[in-house]
Amino acid sequence: MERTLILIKPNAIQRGIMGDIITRFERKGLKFAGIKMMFMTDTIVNEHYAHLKERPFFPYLKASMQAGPIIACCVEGAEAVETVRLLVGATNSRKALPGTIRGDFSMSGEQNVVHASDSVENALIEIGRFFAPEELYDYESAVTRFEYGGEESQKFM
Ligand code: IDP
Ligand code: MG
Repeated sequence: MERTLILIKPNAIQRGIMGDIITRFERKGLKFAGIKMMFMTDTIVNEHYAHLKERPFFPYLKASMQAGPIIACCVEGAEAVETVRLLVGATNSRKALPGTIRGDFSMSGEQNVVHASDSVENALIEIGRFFAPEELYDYESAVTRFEYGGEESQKFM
């Protein structure tokens, strides 16, 4: 099964919507392999957003990610990386479609409530950035056979 990283950003925790966000992923049928609250250090923010460090908004982004703790989640499912990006919606929440998490919970391009890995390759790197191997759990899900068809189980599990 494919795994991806989700961060519930400090703005979502402050606004009291972390439960709503976690529920979106649970209801979809993504399985939580790991979840924890933590503070993003300078090193972690700089590494995580290295692709944006030359952008004028980087200092604001960095401050917003350190305004309070975040909740890191590692979820798994068939094609989890792409599926989670679709659930999250476009970066600028004002352009994100209604029904997506950003489309439903945010008005901002910066304070856009969640991060999600954008490729399978980056998901592996990002999961390793936020979780030690022993913080991720392999466990039996009682409902997998009701969530996926037989052919999907062959292909993705
Ligand atoms: P993503 O979160 O949808 O993958 P990225 O381009 O990787 O988008 O940007 C990372 C984060 O940087 C965004 O989630 C958002 O918080 C912030 N960001 C991206 N573009 C802008 C911008 O134009 N203005 C302000 N903040 C931005
Ligand atoms: Mg990104």
